[in-house]
This record gives sequence, structure tokens and C-alpha cells, in this order.
Amino acid sequence: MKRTWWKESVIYQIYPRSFKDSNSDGIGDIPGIIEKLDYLKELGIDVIWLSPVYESPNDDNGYDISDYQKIMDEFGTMEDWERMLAEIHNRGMKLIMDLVVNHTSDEHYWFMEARKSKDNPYRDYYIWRPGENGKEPNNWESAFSGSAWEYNEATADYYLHLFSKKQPDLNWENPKLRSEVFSMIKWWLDKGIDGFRMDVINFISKDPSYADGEIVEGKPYASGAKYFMNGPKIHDYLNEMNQAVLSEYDIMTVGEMPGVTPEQAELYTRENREELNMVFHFEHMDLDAGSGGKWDLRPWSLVELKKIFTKWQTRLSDEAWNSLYWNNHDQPRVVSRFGNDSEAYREISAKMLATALHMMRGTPYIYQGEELGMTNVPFDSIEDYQDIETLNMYHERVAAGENPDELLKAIHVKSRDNARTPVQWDTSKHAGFTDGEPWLAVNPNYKTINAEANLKNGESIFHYYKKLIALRKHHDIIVYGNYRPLLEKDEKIFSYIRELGEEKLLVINNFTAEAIDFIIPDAFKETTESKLLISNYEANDQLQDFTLKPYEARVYKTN
Ligand code: TEU
Ligand code: CA
Repeated sequence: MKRTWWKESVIYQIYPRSFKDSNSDGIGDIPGIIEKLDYLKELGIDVIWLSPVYESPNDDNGYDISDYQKIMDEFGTMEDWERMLAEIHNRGMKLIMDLVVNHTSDEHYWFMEARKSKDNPYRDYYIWRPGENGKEPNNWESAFSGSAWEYNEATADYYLHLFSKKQPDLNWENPKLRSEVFSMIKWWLDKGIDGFRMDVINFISKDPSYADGEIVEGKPYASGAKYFMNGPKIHDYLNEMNQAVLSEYDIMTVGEMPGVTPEQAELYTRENREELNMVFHFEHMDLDAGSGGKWDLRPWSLVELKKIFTKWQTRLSDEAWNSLYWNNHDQPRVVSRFGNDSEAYREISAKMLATALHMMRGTPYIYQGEELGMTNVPFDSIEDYQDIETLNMYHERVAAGENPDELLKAIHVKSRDNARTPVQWDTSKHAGFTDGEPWLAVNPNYKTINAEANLKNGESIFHYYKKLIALRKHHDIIVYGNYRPLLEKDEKIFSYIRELGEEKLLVINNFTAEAIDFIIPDAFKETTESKLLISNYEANDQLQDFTLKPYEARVYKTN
């Protein structure tokens, strides 16, 4: 197993709009990020993943890019960005940027040209299809509601947009487009960044049939996922990107891949494939969604969650690699979703969740505010929400006669705005995020949940994450050890073993508020000497049968 820096790193995701505002316009910005680099260094972060800061009309908060090589005015200047990169590197940290090349903004020069006429030189940078007797070319649904096709007057045909109609999909079949993208990637790498997170990168190769998806009874549109996820030429394109530019640099790449399986991930990430280093899968993120998709709330099962983790921990070979995450800017806050965000159990369950994730094999990602135990935010009214995915779904379904109160309940649980409320720095107005009016309201619980309180309290979630991150630095077994599940049928405890040579870790997590007896597994019965690496309660090094307290986590090391 080759040692590499990105296997040994812990990565922190910044969603710049909500991280820290430095100029009182209520919008987070790059100078605000620079103000907080010491905070991230203190946490022990190795790499920062920065969500898009490029020029954008913000239809999808920066995931709709109109100029890949310009910084969005609201976030600052290219000089600010250069200074941020230097400050990150000065602190021994690295920066990966967000690469969004499945689509651009409809305000990108390429699309403004392409839509003018059928013989415009940029026409084939995008995906155009004629309508079918006055209707869209096929029945695919956009991720943001409605058809995935938008009619264009000037050319009297439709363009594809898997996301908003202001996010036209790029045509990766076009070698000219691919080389434009590769030059842009090279331009950023030559600025000295340390890699990329690649947005829905397994969507870029579409099945040329553009066949209809399977209609679910009563719904006007269908999922086209089987025709655009992990498509026929995806490995060709990623290998070409790797050979044309990525392989020239000592960088890391992580592909965001809704719908990816471990078998496919092996092909995307095995070293000799020369494609990417790791992927984000979504299987645990889809666990609490019913057949109607993310808004169709379904209770989740710990046995199911453990099966997913075990599958991903054991199916990737030593030459492939996992990412590990609970949260990002699209997902609800993990302590509200898989933990318990009540007053009594929020802190202890947040530490347990962190233990369960960070002791596994793979590169862990921390989303801004997760290290503080920030929670979901049940805004009172749909007016308080800003996320295009949430708003489009709400308005489409109210128009179709659905009950607004029921929809708001699903929005409280799953809206992406749960992750996008401003980071809570202290107890001052707007949680110290801005002294202007925040673009999205701050979660009212900032008086008790904030960085200042966390930093002051040695037993806080922040300090617990700091300890977990430090352990990864000191024990190769955490990074490189193999993984064996325990108690797979147990609906309350998530326990597993890590092994590296003679060393063993025993990881135990109580996912409930109950007290539960834990019997030491046979593999540890003869243990003479054990060490407690970390726990979210007081506990001693002695490894013997014990009763787990509510949401108790323990990690023992033996050798
Ligand atoms: O998300 C891809 C994606 O699948 C999203 O639809 C996400 O899974 C869903 O919103 C969860 O509810 C990426 C970015 O992370 C997201 O912010 C962008 O909106 C999307 O691509 C388009 O760029
Ligand atoms: Ca600002």
C-alpha cells in the first residue's frame, strides 16, 4: 500500500457564502476565510475543499459558473484568492477547488454564443435536441423539478440541463470542449492549488440514445439517471483528463458521484487506472429516502447504515480508496439526521458520530460547522428558504395540490439550507458571521452553539474532533488498517475492528439513548494490554465487558 498525503489527510469543506463575511454585505467572502485559517489550523485540518468562488449569477449559489477564471465579485478579487492560497500554504495546509464541468451557467460566454444559431462555433459545446411533436426531446426530470430540457427560440430546439435551466449541460463528446476544460484545469493547477473536488463528474458521459426514463404512475417526468450516471465513455474522459493534465501534478482528486457503486468506484480510483483518487458515494445519504426520492421521508435503520459502510470498507481493494463523510452543503446536518440534536444528547451524539466515521478506512471530510455540532434549522415559513432545489420542489408540488404544511415538514428534515445557515462563531449579533444582514438567517441556537464556546471548553465537540484528527496522525492503523465488522445484526451498536500487522483497534458506538451491555469480542478476550485511544465519556484503559452509556463511543488499541 503506497503511502500518500491525501490518504493521511483530513479535509474541511468551506461553503464560502456562509463561512465568514468580512465586509458587512451579509455574504461570506475570501478575506473572511483568511481571518479563520488559524481556527482551521488549530483544529488540525490538512486540506481545505473550497466550494465554487468563480463568477456566477448564483442561481445555484456558484454551481452555475459564468467564468471559470474569474472570482465572483461578492467573494472578492483574484488578489484576495492568491493571498488566501499563500496563507493556506504558509500554515502547511493545502487547498482543493471545486471543479464544476458537467454544466456551466447559461450566462457563460460559450452558452451565450451557442444558443444564437445552429452554426455558431460554440453550438456543440452543449447538448441540443429537437422537440418531439411540440414536447421536450424525452421525459427526463431535472434534479430541480420540471423537465431537464429548455426550449431555445433562436434555434427552435431544446438544450439539456440536469439541474436548473440556468445550468446547461456541457457536451463532453466534443473534443474541443474537453480540451477547453483541460486548459482551464491546467490554469488553476499552475496557480499552485493541490487538487479538485469534481461536481457530479460521473454525469458527463450521456448514453447517446437519450431514451425515455421509466415513468412512475402519475408523474409527468421520469429519472434519466440510468442514461447519464456512469455513462459509456466516462472512464475514457477521466483517463484523458488524467493523462492530459492531472498526472503532471502532485495533487488529489475526489469525484462527487451520485449513483456510484463500490465496483465502479474501484474502476474510478484504483491507482493503475489513472483516473481519480477517491469518490463521494451517496448510499448512506439515500438511506432515509423512500421511493419518491429525498423528500419522501423514510425511517432509517442502523443495520442498513452499517451494511453500506461495511460494503464500502471491504469492497475497495488496497489500490483503491474511500472518502468518508456525513455532511456537505447539500445534506442535512448529521447530528440532526443520524444523531440526536436534543439539549441532552446533541454534544455526546455528535462526538459518537465523529468517532464512528473517523476511525474507518478512508479520507475523512468535515463540513463547516460539523465540528461545532451545528444542527438543522426548522425555518417557520417557505419565505425563509433560499435553496433552488427546495423552492422549485415546493412551488411545483403546491401547484399540483400537495399540502404546504406536509411539504414544509419534509423541507425541515432534508432542505439543503439546513447546511447553509451561516457558521456560528460567537454570541454576538448574527453569531459573529456578519455585522450586516446575513443572506440566509442564522440558526437561532447560535447563543449556545458557536465556535467561541467550543474553543473555550476542552470537552467540546471541536476539541473532540481535534483529538480524532490528531490520532490519525499518530496511528497508521487508522489510515491503513483493514476493517472487519462486528455485531452486524445489532440495531443499536455500530462496532468494528481495524487491523494492521499485530495492532488492533476495537471501535464501539452506541447509536441510541439507551444503556446497553457490551461484551468484549473473542478476538480481544486474551488481550493483556489495551489502551483507550478516545471516548466521549470518562473510561479507563481496561478492556472488559461494560455497559455503554447513551451515545457512548470508545476506541481501544491493542497489540
Ligand atoms: O450536487 C449533485 C447532486 O446530486 C445534488 O443534486 C445533490 O445530491 C442533491 O442536491 C441532494 O439533495 C452537486 C452540488 O454538490 C450541488 O450543490 C449542485 O446543486 C449540483 O451538483 C449541481 O451543480
Ligand atoms: Ca462579504
